[in-house]
Amino acid sequence: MDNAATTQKPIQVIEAVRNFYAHSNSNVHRGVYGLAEEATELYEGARETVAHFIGAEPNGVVFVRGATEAINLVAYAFGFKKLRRGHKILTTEMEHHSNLVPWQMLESKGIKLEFLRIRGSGELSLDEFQEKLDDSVKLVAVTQTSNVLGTINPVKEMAELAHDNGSLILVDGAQSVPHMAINAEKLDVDFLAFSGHKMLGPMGIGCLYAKPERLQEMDPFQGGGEMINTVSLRHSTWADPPAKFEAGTPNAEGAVGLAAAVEYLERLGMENVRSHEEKLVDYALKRMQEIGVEAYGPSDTKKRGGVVSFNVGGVHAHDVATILDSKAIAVRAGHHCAQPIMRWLSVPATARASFYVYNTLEEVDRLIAGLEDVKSVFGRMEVKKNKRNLSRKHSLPL
Ligand code: 7TS
Repeated sequence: MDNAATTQKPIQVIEAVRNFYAHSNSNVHRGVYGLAEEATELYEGARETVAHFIGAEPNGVVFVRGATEAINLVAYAFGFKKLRRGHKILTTEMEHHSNLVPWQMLESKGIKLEFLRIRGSGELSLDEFQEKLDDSVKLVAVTQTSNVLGTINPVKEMAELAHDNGSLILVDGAQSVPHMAINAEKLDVDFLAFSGHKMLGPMGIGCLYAKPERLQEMDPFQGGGEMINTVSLRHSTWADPPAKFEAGTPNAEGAVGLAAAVEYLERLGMENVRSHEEKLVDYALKRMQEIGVEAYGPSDTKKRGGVVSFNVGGVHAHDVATILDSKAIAVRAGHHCAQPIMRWLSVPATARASFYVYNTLEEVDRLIAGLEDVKSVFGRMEVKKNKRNLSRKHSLPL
């Protein structure tokens, strides 16, 4: 139940990676021999598969290491080139550090950050968004699904409002692309970042989707082989995107593995993935309420993804996770790389169950049974502690 961190890999994905190395291994975009052409076709075929999955054209899909690198690419290639002193980036209090720290790095250029507050049970307000969208906001950076609260944000509406204001919008899709049907072109976002390893694919591969005109206007992020058109000793010209942003030998086997993961998800159907997770979250929230465990985020499962963060009374989340681990239940505990959300919740940490396609209602029952054990272990400790305090109090010298 730690799928927001990374997912398990189906045998089809493992086989795709193995087969690439066993039968098709060569560097891509270089050789004229048969094997090199085969590797290149697999790599570019993977781009087409991933592009189709997110409703985009292949030339709008840049392969990167993951969501973090995708956002950093935009911060450097767009932020450093296009933004100037006094320009603003409007983001939110509910971002993963990956969609916050890269923008903080631009503050050294005099670029300001502005934040939408988290409200109610963990939502953003479109009214506040409209109020804060002024002329100086050149980029909006928002997560589609919060990795802590599970909130699904209205990014389509936000994209429309941003564009009406003349601002661009980057959507962090790390927790949404794996879990629901997404069409980047219909959402009309300028940038969409996501990671392969959170959607049954390998680690070290992910995507930056960008509108082709955005990729044209940005400078390269890294220089080196394959991202150039011509090179002389003092001057180079750039290859067309997406190659312009893929310097050096790419993670070809990762791309091939990601394509296998996408095909697996397409066979399941993203509508089915979404409704399966809704069922699990709905059930988990109900059961947690029954046993008095505090879960965070919106109560309406239609408004949230497959993530449930919670705390058990005064028990530290690490203790909760350790006891659950002793029952072979893997949940993450900590700040989940979203420390501003912990501050908003006024807690040092939460435990978090995050579901995916292979989790079952029976497993939720096991989680709940584990949480009841946590309560009884710590309930007993609480009683003992109280007794100790009581006896100490009585032995205090008067
Ligand atoms: N954005 C969001 C919303 C995320 O949840 C994560 C990873 C990232 C970006 C970064 O993804 P990466 O693949 O580049 O590392 N989130 C988590 C998590 O919730 N637990 O472990 C990693």
